[in-house]
Amino acid sequence: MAPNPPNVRAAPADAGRPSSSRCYAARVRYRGGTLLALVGIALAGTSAGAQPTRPPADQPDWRGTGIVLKLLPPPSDLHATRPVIVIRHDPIDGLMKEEMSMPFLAASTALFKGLRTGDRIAFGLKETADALLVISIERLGPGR
Ligand SMILES: [Cu+2]
Repeated sequence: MAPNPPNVRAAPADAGRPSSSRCYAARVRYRGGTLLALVGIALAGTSAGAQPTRPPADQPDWRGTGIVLKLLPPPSDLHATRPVIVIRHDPIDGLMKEEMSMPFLAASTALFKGLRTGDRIAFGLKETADALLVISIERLGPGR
């Protein structure tokens, strides 16, 4: 087994994010806890890649917009201990090409404050060791 130190790859920033994993997560439709597990697996596979141009810890890796479908403080059907937000998101530049409805883990339940189902939001996503995490949410207005 050849060791694979994270810093030796000379590759474009996106090389560590195989499109196959992203597409896989993207194809999966919202089916409760199973989806979170699948997304987690896909991310575990990609987070090993070097990301030399990664933003600082408090900055999102991606920014998206969408409509809040569900706000699920823990415990919920989707996660026992962590907050989950289900978003019908627009295409996310550099991450997911298609609009879709999917759950994301949220960094804190405090992000849900003032939000309601149907709100249109802008949000920041951060790829962490164990999850693609929503780290910021800005309410843009009622979605309908
Ligand atoms: Cu998605």
